Amino acid sequence: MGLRGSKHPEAKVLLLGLDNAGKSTLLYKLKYDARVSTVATIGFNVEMLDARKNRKNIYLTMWDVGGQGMMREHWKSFHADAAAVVFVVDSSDRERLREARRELERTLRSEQLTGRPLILLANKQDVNGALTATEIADRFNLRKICHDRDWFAQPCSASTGFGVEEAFRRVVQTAKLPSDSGAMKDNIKETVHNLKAASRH
Ligand code: G3D
Ligand code: MG
Repeated sequence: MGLRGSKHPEAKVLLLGLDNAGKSTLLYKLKYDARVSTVATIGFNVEMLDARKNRKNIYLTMWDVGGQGMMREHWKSFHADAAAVVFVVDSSDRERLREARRELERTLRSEQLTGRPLILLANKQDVNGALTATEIADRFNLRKICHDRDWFAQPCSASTGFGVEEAFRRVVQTAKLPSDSGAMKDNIKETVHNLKAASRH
């Protein structure tokens, strides 16, 4: 049984990336099609989005975990049962590209994420001089580091909405759903519980 007692399957999607990449802006663009002013995420935001996959209604729970240094320690608490990883990159911030690549590599090494699809979002395409999605995929060597999983690099702008629908479609398409909703043991409460436990250490 899914969240809210629904019988629709739920798929947990992780929205990861460095701080300032645009994760929260993207999440609220998807949820409300609105431009909201974000403040640095301390902790996490979670939103449920309705989608259709294989002619079924599904819920995606999108987890936007704070990207700041301290919170990154806790990313692994969120990895269990993820159906897909969305990694958001600020395509206009060349200085932090290596840092972003390192974080992505670290994320993909997580055992719990083995074989989970990666959607890389080359965000902030509205900024002059932003690297293209292909350039970022090349610099991150995605073909190699994602040889054992499905991946896709999508250009977008969370501010203007460019590419955002397409990105969402890609996520729904590639997300690995649990075979039935009962298998989806994880839910928001359990994840929050794990996170709290992790942050006490
Ligand atoms: P985060 O959740 O990944 O940390 P935020 O990032 O969503 O909080 O966004 C960080 C800053 O980048 C915000 O600016 C936000 O408006 C901006 N931003 C997000 N997406 C885009 C985009 O596609 N294009 C542009 N130009 N800016 C974007 P502020 O100034 O509020 O800090
Ligand atoms: Mg945020």
